[in-house]
Amino acid sequence: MKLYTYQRNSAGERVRIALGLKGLAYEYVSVPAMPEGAYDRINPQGLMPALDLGEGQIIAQSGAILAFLEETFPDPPLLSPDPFCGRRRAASPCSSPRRCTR
Ligand SMILES: N[C@@H](CCC(=O)N[C@@H](CS)C(=O)NCC(=O)O)C(=O)O
Repeated sequence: MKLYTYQRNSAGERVRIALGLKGLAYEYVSVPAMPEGAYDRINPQGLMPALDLGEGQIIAQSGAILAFLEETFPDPPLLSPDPFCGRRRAASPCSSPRRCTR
């Protein structure tokens, strides 16, 4: 897998944390270091991050990437086993940490 992103990209960092938590190897590709216009062929939206699975399979949008990673590599899970806490923390990770610590 290749992760197209850049330093200080909060959405990209979210994906990097998930990849790290799941212990998945990936190649980090710094988009600013790419030739002008090259990233537009990877992700026409122009936003980062994008995850390249190979064979032309590219996923954009960090939320979609996280959902893909969770469905494809479920262990360890990104979300709490408690559906209420898991979904609420996914939607708003800084809210009510005392009530949803799992
Ligand atoms: N909803 C997108 C947001 C991605 C996004 O807005 N990325 C910004 C940086 S955080 C970006 O690539 N901006 C274009 C640029 O910096 O050239 C996601 O979660 O992946």
